[in-house]
Amino acid sequence: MKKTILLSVIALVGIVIAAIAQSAPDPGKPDIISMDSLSVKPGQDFVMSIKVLADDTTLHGGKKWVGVGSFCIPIRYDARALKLDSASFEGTIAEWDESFTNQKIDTGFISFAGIHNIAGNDNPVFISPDKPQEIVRIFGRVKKDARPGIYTFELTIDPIQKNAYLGSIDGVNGWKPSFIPGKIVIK
Ligand SMILES: [Ca+2]
Repeated sequence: MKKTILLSVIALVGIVIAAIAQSAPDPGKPDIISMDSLSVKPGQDFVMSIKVLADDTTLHGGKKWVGVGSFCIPIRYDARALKLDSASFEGTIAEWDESFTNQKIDTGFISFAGIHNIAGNDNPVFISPDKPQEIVRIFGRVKKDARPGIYTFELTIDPIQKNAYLGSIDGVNGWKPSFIPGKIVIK
């Protein structure tokens, strides 16, 4: 399986184009980003999914584009208890233009972003109108000395692109999805 490496704070430099995203109404129904809830013991590995529900249609170049064409999902977590190793984009998202520069991601902050390659095939744009579909899979582990408790993955602010968004194919218009935090329950 092709595994793509993650990005961290510095990693977003290559996708500045999406930073121009302007706040726009969410086309269609409200979009949702949701994460898993997992029970993990100290020292054990986990795989955390980020899923997206999106039904959007936008216009670019006189053409209708179905689905999400750009996105930013900045996440913070408790690095005292959790260690992240890598992540992979799943499904059609693997065909997108992506920039990944920093493999050292164990910082308590991780941000995923991308913009669809307009020069490529017309429509591997992310679309999942009926149920949340996995967009990214995060591989990590609970530290051996982690204290029992509930540790959440929350949205945070990306230093370049600011707030989380899903957006149009050209990266110009972005809208704010609702968010269901990830949860690691350490017992
Ligand atoms: Ca929508």
